[in-house]
Amino acid sequence: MRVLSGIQPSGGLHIGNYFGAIRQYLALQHGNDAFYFVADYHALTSVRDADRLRRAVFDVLADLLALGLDPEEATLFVQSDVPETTELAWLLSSVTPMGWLEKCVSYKDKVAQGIPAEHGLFAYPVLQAADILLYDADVVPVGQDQKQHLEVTRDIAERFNNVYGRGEPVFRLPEPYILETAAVVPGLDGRKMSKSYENTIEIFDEPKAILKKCKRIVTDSRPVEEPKDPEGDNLFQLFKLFAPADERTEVERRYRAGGIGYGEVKTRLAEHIAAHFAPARARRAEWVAHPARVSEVRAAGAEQARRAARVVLDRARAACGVA
Ligand code: AQP
Repeated sequence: MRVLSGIQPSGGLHIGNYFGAIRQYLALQHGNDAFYFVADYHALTSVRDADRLRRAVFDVLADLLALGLDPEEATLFVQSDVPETTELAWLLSSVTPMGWLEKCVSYKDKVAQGIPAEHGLFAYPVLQAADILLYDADVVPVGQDQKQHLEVTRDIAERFNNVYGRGEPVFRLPEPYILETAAVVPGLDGRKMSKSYENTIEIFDEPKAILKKCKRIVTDSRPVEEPKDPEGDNLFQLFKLFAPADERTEVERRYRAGGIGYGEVKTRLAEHIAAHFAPARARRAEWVAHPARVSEVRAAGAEQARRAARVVLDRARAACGVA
């Protein structure tokens, strides 16, 4: 199976990114032909400082390597190292009806939050379609928030195939791979954990900062002795992701029976998060101390990715008559 997914260098990676996507990247890198990229073209819609963007690209590469992405198993590359992406985006743009982009919820949400509606943000799903179709991806591991964009990718691919395919499809239709248990990881305030909502717990936050953030997780005001509903509780949803099964059962039982306070759960959650990422934190320090090794991984990934991309771009160019 060809697996492909990307992550934006627009801020520190958070535990929503980890459970919604990165954990699946790590599982799928074994036994598949996996491509993972740092989406810096996409980040241009929100990061407006060149040095910050360069640093953030490096950081995400180091983060993914530290979390266990193995460049011997998967191709790790930076989106803009494959300029074929933007050429394909234009070919796809030419068959994409405006209405498909106008209905995209993530664009509408950002505009509603007052984020300026530039063309790049509006056309984001077309660039994302190019990212995916350029590698003949079968499977795309993502969080639930990307499901609609994946549908747009499939629609664009089908449309291009119908217009230019002459019986032979030009593009392969990708399937989203969304894990039900982590499709939407909630943030500190109960909304989707998201950089733009400033409600994240970052993977590489220091243990003290993690505890501070856990203490901010919004809950209702039921006292210790009162029974509580674990399913309706944002804090328990996060706790569930980290605690081992026996501890999860114990806490769940005490929620229902009464006798557990939110403060205790917050402290235990913070300890779990810090312990879970401690080995990755140590590996990250190693990568950061050796930036040339990160650059080597990046260069090798770019070469492999471009080789794969060229095949599909040539096919698309020939199909629509620009070659
Ligand atoms: N809260 C989440 N739950 C599950 N999955 C999530 N993802 C993001 N947040 C959650 C998944 O992480 C992958 C990479 O995300 P991205 O780099 O595209 O960033 P994003 O979705 O834009 O993340 P944010 O924090 O929500 O950024 P902003 O605020 O800038 O939009 C994707 O697969 C995504 O589904």
